Amino acid sequence: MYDIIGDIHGHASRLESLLQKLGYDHDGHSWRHPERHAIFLGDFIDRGPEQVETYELVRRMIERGSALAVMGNHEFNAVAFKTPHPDRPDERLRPHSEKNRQQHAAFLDQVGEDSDLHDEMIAWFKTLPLYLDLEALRVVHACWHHWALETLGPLTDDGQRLTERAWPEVAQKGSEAYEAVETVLKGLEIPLPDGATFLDKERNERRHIRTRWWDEGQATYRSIAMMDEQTRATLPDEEVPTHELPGYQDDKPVFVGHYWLRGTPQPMSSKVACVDYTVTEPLPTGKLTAYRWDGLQRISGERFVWV
Ligand SMILES: [Mn+2]
Repeated sequence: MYDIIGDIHGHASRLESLLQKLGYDHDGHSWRHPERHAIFLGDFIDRGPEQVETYELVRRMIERGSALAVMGNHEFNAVAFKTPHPDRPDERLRPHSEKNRQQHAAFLDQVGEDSDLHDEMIAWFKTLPLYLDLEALRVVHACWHHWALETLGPLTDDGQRLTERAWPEVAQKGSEAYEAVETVLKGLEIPLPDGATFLDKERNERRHIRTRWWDEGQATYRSIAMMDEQTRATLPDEEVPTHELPGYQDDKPVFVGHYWLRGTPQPMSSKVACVDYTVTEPLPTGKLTAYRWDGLQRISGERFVWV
């Protein structure tokens, strides 16, 4: 059985509290549970104060066979930020713009930019699979999307890891591979109809909305947008063409992180659970959250645990 654990963002002490609460023990080297395994949803780094400690804790559990993990968008960005562009050696796959550097500053500060530790962490991030399709459950950082996963098929190895050669292509804005990785690691975005727009928190005009991709039938732009209630109310209450939304009808439940949810953890649908409840804020707003999977296909609100 598995305990699926949401985005940690450098909050190692809080992760230790959660593992304790879930019945894991530290044996002097790493955390383990006599009967259960942890699955980490990615986003181990950026923002928080103990990013190296988080990396070490998670890596040790995986190497001991106590845990599995998938890649988050923050690990993806960290690799692209460090990797030289194959055709333009002075540039990196993710440009070193002020904005990109700012988003990654706490990490670079704690790890030491271009240190041996930095190299070691980047090499390890590359070993993380983009998703896990286990016998009875699925795990992905943001969105289970058949088109995106198929598109990534030729770019990944048997362990669903991006191959060394795939990195320049998946980091290339506008390529299908880039769109596919964005969907899997950041969620599904769709265009609003007829040139409709909305203003985001920074007052930027936006033409695409991030969706509740698991919703089915009778979905309108207003009902499937993931954003605050006030902004959502400004969107067209018009039905979304069914080809725009994948929905999720498969038997296996899917676990995701990524969405910075607030409030009491609860299922997204009977088949989809999000366990990211904004660890970067203290309780009661922010929670490091896990789902104690019991082997059932149906997600239950009673299986969430948080600290
Ligand atoms: Mn994320």
